Amino acid sequence: MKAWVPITSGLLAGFLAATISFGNFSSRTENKTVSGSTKSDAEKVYVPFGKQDEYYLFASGGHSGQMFIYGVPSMRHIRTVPVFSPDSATGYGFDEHSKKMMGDYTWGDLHHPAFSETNGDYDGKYMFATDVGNSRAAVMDLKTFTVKDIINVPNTSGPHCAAFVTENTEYLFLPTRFSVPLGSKYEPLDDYSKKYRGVMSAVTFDEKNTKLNIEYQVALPPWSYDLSDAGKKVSADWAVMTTYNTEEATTNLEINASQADRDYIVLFNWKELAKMVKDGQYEEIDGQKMIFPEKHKGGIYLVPVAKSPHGVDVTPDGKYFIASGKLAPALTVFSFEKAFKAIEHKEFAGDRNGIPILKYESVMEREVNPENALGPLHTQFDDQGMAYTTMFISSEVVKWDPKTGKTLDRVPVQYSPGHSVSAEGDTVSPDGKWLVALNKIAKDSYLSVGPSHPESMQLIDISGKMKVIQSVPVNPEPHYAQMIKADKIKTIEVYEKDEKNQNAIYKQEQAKIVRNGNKVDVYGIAMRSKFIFDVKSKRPDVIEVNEGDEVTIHLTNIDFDEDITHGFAINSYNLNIEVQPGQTNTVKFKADKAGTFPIYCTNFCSALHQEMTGYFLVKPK
Ligand code: CUK
Ligand code: CUA
Repeated sequence: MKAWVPITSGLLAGFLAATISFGNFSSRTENKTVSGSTKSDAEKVYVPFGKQDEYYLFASGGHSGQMFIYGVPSMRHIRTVPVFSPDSATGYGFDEHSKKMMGDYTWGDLHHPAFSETNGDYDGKYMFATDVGNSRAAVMDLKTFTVKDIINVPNTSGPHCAAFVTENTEYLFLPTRFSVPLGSKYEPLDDYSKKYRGVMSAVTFDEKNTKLNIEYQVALPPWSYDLSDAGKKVSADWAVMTTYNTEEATTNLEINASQADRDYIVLFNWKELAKMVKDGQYEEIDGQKMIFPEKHKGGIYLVPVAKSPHGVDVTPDGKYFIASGKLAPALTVFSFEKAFKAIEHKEFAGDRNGIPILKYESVMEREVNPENALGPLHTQFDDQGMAYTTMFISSEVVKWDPKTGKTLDRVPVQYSPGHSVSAEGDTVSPDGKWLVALNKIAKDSYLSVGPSHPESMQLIDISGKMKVIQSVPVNPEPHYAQMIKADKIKTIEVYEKDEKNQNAIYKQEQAKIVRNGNKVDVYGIAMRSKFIFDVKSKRPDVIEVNEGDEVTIHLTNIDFDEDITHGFAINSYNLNIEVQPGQTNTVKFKADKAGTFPIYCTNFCSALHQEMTGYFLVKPK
């Protein structure tokens, strides 16, 4: 394998050229042992048939708009769950419920998944995610691994690092990557500093109705808001977000957003913000309650940090937050306690847009600079409170002690890791054991599939000296992932009968086709190995309509038997839905093409699956 040097911006290239001669790259490639995994490594990742993985890994699918579910330590891909993009494998985006949730969008960019938490620990109930591409947020129910709600987030563009949730899932916060004028109205870019805003949204989750809801928004200065984390324990009421482009550049950001030596971390007290909203300290904008920090004072502070930071992570004890500067080799450990003191004594060094700035020296605990490590991005933790930081440019994971800043261990990864994830590594009680590096470049790791390669995920055993013991390709493009103890997730085996659902029928005798003018409602059944749409018809598996009819098909799978899923497709009608065991699903469409169209079940469900067919006949006008 050849040494891999990532292409970086011109600015960074100079910095790199100066440091590359330290020899880190060449020593890295020589030390590389990934292909030399031993038999005992293989045994560690081997999960025998009949046994199951210890952890679930939920990896965001980036611009695939989906979530990838893996098992750890086997690193087997178990499932892809569609979230923001349609998926014909599961009929997602075709049936009425998911179609409505997706609205007009046919893709999404899912960067950061976040599990629901109770007392700062994953509770295994829900998974939240946001869409950087089309400004949405979603919630997935982990009983069924299906998305229950998607909301559009106005006044914002590219909610990047969410969702990050507070200790008891009181809020998920959605910082925005791009600043835009409020209401996304047209405003000339010359008025950027005056008219554009970086809006952060505070979203609550109504568990009873599985609905997301925007409680309030904050109109922050027109910067880019990046990674974020909620406080824990002593800092539970607080949250932190990194920023870049505090230069407020409107073009050529590669150069122009990297001018200032310092950007900021936004430190905010969400309990105080919620109280301000309760006290009427907001303006109504676009139907949202908007806090303007220059008018509505309190709750938000800025901490200067090394230029253009990317990641910020709170330690498991909640005492510190660690910022990583992608253009600086150093990590900075900040103390919440020191920040609270500085706020109490009003030790401010000016303000930006009315937001008080804390002094760097009064909040900083220590600067950490692992030798020859370049491009620190994101940090995770183990059960001893040790930190693991990905180094994008020097292509490694570095283990270090937040209490001393001492480097403890490091391992090369192939190549250029963005995030990594350790077992429950961002909770109040990380498990240690495993860490997965989410690498942006696989390069020569796998069989070639042309000029573009998959990304790679590498499993690192962190129980002793760090060692990469498995490497698997993955579709574009995991940004962040979370790893949860498998026994925390309690899935259901079949959907229970829902007698209140008027679209559901559970007996063959109830299958019927109801005509009302040009509206046709089908109440049908799917079972091994047939469809029944109209029990009284001499051909119960046939639906006959007139050209132009509005057709609604409600289909219930009456096989209450785990894993017996049926599909429903009509040839050439561009539709395919799925009904899982016991589930009722609805698809609505216009019969705008006259002709004869076979119906068939898309999921192989029994020895007679091929016979599970019917006809959709459309009589011409
Ligand atoms: S981002 Cu992609 S590597 Cu969206 Cu968390 Cu840092
Ligand atoms: Cu039902 Cu195949």
